[in-house]
Amino acid sequence: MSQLIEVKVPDIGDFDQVPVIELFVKVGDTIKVDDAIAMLESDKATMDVPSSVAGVVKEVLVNLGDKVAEGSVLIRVEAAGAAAVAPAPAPAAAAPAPVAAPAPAAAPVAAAPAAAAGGVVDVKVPDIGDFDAVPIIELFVKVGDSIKAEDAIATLESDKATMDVPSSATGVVKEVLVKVGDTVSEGAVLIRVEAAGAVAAAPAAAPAPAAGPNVSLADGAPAPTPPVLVVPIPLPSAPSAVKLGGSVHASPSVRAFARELGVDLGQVKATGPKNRILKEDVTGFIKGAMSTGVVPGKTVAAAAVGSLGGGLDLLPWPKVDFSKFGEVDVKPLSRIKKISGQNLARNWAMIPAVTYHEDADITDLEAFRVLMNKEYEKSGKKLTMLAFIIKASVRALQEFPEFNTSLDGDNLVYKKYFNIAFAADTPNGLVVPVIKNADTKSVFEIAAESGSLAKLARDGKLKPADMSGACFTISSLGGIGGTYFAPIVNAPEVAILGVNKSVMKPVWDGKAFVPRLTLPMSLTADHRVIDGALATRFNVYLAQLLADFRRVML
Ligand code: CAO
Repeated sequence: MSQLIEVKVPDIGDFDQVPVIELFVKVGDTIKVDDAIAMLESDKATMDVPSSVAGVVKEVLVNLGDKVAEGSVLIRVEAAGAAAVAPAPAPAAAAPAPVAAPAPAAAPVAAAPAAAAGGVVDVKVPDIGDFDAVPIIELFVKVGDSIKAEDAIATLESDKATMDVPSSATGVVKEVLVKVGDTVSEGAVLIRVEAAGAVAAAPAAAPAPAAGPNVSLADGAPAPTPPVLVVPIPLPSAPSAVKLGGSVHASPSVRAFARELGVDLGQVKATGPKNRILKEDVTGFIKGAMSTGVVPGKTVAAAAVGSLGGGLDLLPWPKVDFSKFGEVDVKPLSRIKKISGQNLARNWAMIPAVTYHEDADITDLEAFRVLMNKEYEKSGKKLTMLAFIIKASVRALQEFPEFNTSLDGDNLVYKKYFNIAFAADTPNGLVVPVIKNADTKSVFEIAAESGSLAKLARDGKLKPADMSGACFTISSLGGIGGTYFAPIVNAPEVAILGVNKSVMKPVWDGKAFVPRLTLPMSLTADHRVIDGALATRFNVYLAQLLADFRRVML
């Protein structure tokens, strides 16, 4: 006689409300004991929930994205008969018998007490429950890397779970004692870190200012490091031959990265060991999809795949031993560069951006600026060309509201405030402070505020709030030179204006060539929102405002 048996989430240790990220069964499927039913993923671990019964799936009670905890019923199975039920038919016992997984330690990392005082610190594999001799499948650090507490060092993978091991220390990696393929257990030393001092145990909840959103030309970046949950992953059931993730092998961090980009990992060609998908594979997939010109918005990857019949078969990033060809010096990228690099890469790959050029005649405006600066010299006030450009941009955004928007799925969010970001070059990399409510400020006020924000930026003292909430970004290389360039849109904004150094150019006035001070402008816009005609109208209008600034008041 058949019976319906509930398959529940087993004891998953300290995890609670963990999202279901993959479902491997549907109503009507015939499953066996230990077949993977669903995959759950927390910030730091991915785990399969295997079935405790054999039979036919009669009901699926969860959807992708649902959050579940121990005891949540996932499916109901019509068992083929008492013999198929393992280990016991009673619903309470139907959940996979959890192995004796000790309650995970609250402190996820093997804290190194010496870290706070500096010195070399061993970073070890923390308590990983009942796991023993777990293979390292990815290593994220190498000697010389600067890392911070909670950065992922390595990914370990057992039959049933993949887990990232975070660092317990902040500092520079001095030794890497393991390699991919090694098997490790609790207490194994992975790396030695020369700790940077008391910062070693800094909680992720208090990121350095530069780590906040808008740190780079990529607004809306996710928080750099989510708070570590708990690393130890109890086995949901006794080990079995069920493959993690059904068909896709990837670490939690790679899965999170792919989700952020909307990439279906099932379409990505894996180049890692054991057919594992690496971060580079995801980036290569996106890049490949974009290079075909297939740009279907938020489902970019999936649609590209649909039209191509599969992910592009791009080569992995070349690994070259440069020292074979001559002397080299290896320096870690700055923190800002690492964060901004990822965001820039995403924006460059995902936004179908087009750059439109225009020249603005700023002869009169520059003469006015010089005159005003002389007049106000004693007051200490100074007008900059950047401040005029910001003010004129606000007026142009008011005239062309599509430029003051952000895409949110299939919706366009029109903003009624005018916060203008500007790129600031600093010794550690590019940051993007924001002048809030620039529409309510005078050109003098904007000049003063951009000056003080630029100073804070150079001193590394910008706070996350100083870099968030932008509507439109201006990147001024006017103090340096150049003619034109193609700035990258600072997502989720839809356009960015680049300006270079103004130069005197001969301009035909109908009778003769006259010298005019000309500002080269480069506007990059997201073509999903802004067509070429609109972008050009915006540019022409902005150039008119700068040519005759009285128009700003109209
Ligand atoms: N044409 C001609 N001269 C210009 C100019 C322009 N478009 N813009 C500025 N200048 C002049 C200024 O007038 C100033 O000269 P004075 O001191 O005689 O007035 C001089 O160049 C230096 O200006 P500045 O660039 O230091 O100051 P700013 O207010 O124009 O810009 C800031 C401030 C923060 C935008 C700038 O310092 C900066 O960091 N720019 C780089 C941005 C960047 O890297 N963008 C690239 C991003 S994409 O990789």
